[in-house]
Amino acid sequence: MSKMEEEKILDAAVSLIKKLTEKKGETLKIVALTGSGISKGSGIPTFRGKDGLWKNYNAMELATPQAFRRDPILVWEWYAWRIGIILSKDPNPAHYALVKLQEKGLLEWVITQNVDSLHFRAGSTNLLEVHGNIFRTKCMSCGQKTMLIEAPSKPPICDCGTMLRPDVVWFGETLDREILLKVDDVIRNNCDVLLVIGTSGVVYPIADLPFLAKMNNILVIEFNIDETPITQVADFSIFGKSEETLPKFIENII
Ligand code: BJW
Repeated sequence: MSKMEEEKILDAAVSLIKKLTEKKGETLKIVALTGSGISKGSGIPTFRGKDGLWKNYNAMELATPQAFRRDPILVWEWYAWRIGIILSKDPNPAHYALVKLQEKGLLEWVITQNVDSLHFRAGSTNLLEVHGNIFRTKCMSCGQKTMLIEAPSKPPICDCGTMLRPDVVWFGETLDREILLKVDDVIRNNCDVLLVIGTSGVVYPIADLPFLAKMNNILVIEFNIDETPITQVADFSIFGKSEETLPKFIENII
C-alpha cells in the first residue's frame, strides 16, 4: 500500500470519528486495546516476528508454569534481562497520544496485554493490565505481592522463604477473573470505538475482543505495521508504526 493510500485510510477513519463525535458529543466512548507493537517504538522487542523476543527463545521453555517449575533460574534470567531493557526505555508518542485522548475525556480505558508499565509511566490511569506486570512478583505460597524497582540479579525470595515468581500470565494460566469481567463489561457497555494497537491478535482470550466488539456494533480501528487476523473484522486498518500513525490520528480527532 502506498503512503498516499495509507493517508486516505487515516483521513477516512478520522472523518468517521468526527461524525460520531458530532452525533454523540462528549458521550463518545473510545477504548484502546494494546499489544507489544505499541512499545516497539520505545525500543522494546515484540514477542513474535523477525525481531521478536521468541526468535531466539522457545516461548514454551520460558512463559509457562511448567518452565518455571523446571528451571526457575533460567526463567528469572530471561525476566531480569527484559526488566533491564524496559527500565532503560521510555514511553513513546503512541503511549502519550493515548494519555492526551484520556485528558480530553474521550478515552474510557486502555486494555493492555503489555507487562512493561509504559502506559502507566506515560500517565494512563484507566488501565487494565490483562497479562500482569513484569515489575510485580507474587509468592505462590503466601500470595504476597511486591514490586521490583530493578532487575533482580538472582531469583527473589519472599519473606516466607519461597521463591517469588513474576506476576504475569503464562500460557495455560487463566487471566484474573475480575479483570476479565471488567474487560467484558467495558467492551459490551462502555465502548463505541475500539482502537486495536500493535497486537498480532493470536493470543486468547484477548484475541477475541475485536470480534466481540464487532458483534456489538463497535467501530474497530486497527493500528499495525502488518495485516493480522483482526484486519478482517476491522472497519479501518491503519498500517504503519503506531508511534507515528496513532499520534497523527489522535491529533486529528481531538
Ligand atoms: C507494530 C509495531 C509498531 C510491531 N507499530 N505495530 C483458544 C484457541 C487457541 C488457543 C487458546 C485458546 N484459548 C486459550 C488458548 C491457549 C493460549 C493461546 O492463546 N495460545 C495461542 C498462542 C494459540 N492462551 C492462554 O494460555 C491464556 N490463558 C487462557 O486462555 O486460560 C484458559 C485456557 C488455557 C488453556 C487452554 C484453553 C483455555 C494465557 C495467555 C497468556 C499470554 N502470556 C504472554 C506472556 C506474558 C508474560 C510475559 O510478558 O512474559 O503475553 S504470551 C505474549 O503474547 C504476551 C503478550 O501479551 C501476548 C500477545 O502478544 P502481542 O502483544 O500481540 O505481541 P506479538 O509479538 O504477537 O505482536 C506484535 C504486533 O505488533 C505484531 O502484529 C506486529 O506486526 C506489530 N508491530 N511493531 C505498530 N511499531
